[in-house]
Amino acid sequence: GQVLALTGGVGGAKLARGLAGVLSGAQLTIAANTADDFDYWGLRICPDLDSVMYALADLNDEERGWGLKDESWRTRIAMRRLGGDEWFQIGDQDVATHILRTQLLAKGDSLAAVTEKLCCGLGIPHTLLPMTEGRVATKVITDQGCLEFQEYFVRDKCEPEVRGVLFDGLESAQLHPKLAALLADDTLSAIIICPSNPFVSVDPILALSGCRELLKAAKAPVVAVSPIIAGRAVKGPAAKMMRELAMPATASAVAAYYGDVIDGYVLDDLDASYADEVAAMGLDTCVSQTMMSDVASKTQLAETILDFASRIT
Ligand code: GDP
Ligand code: FO1
Ligand code: CA
Repeated sequence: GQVLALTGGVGGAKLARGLAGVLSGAQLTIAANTADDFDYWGLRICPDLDSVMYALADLNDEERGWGLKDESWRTRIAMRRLGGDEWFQIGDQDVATHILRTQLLAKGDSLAAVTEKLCCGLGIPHTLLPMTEGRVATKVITDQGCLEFQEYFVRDKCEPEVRGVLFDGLESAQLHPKLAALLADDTLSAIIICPSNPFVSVDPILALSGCRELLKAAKAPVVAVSPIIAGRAVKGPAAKMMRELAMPATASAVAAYYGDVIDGYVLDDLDASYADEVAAMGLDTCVSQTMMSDVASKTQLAETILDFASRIT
């Protein structure tokens, strides 16, 4: 059966690329968080969809984790000269994605249809879905007040201390119908929660009405991969957020946080000592190398996860 991956941007995109290396277009659907989406320069920006899309097309910048490789920044420099905003870096090639998306949305296309068109243009055979067609916006409650997600993440460099996170617009948003249908599909062989930020990438998806219930009821095993390796996030504020939210910054704390939504958990080799603690939560556990630095490590992890999932009953 098909495999469904739930993902954020940078970390999730790496595993999505690995899965795409071992599964055909018909076998893999990736549903991405859209609560980071916002408008900038009058354009609709969907960072997590774009990070996944660029990674699947092998066009992503590996070092930054977002945006396109071999990017140039002349538009941004011209914007600076005009006195426009430049705290969010939009590259000269990347801007085409946002212009086309904004244009198609304005003429009434759905975000899923727009994403399909962009993926098609980049030659991606796999299905990439937004978690919802609704507008959900992450707000980060910090010691410096309530911030829009990109203000917290990019403008303020994740420096404010996080007290909580909320998702504006949840009440009127629904799981994307194709995502809801897949979650309810008895022939699905695995549901994978990518090593994405639990609070700002995975939680918005789980928070959509019905999502947790569908995951719990799913016949297919739900397997999460730890975004924390040896007490640290590979990138971004996940570990810092855990400490600020009074959780230990450990791989096992992430497993506990997902709780009864997951059936299996993949921990890094460096966190092998937490395997018993995770198993005691009633979860199947798998210890593996989870650091994805090149295509080989991405596909290797993807194969390990699929094999692990196939052994969970
Ligand atoms: P964002 O939406 O751009 O913030 O990206 P995600 O939420 O999808 O991913 C961020 C998370 O990915 C961070 O918590 C990182 O620790 C994790 N991450 C990034 N690269 C790797 C990796 O190679 N292996 C593992 N296990 N986690 C990773
Ligand atoms: N992340 C940054 O840290 N700084 C940026 O200037 C930035 C620009 C950017 C442009 C397009 C895009 O698709 C993503 C971009 N990101 C940038 C990444 C991104 O906004 C964050 O990684 C995510 O939203 C966090 O999930
Ligand atoms: Ca994100």
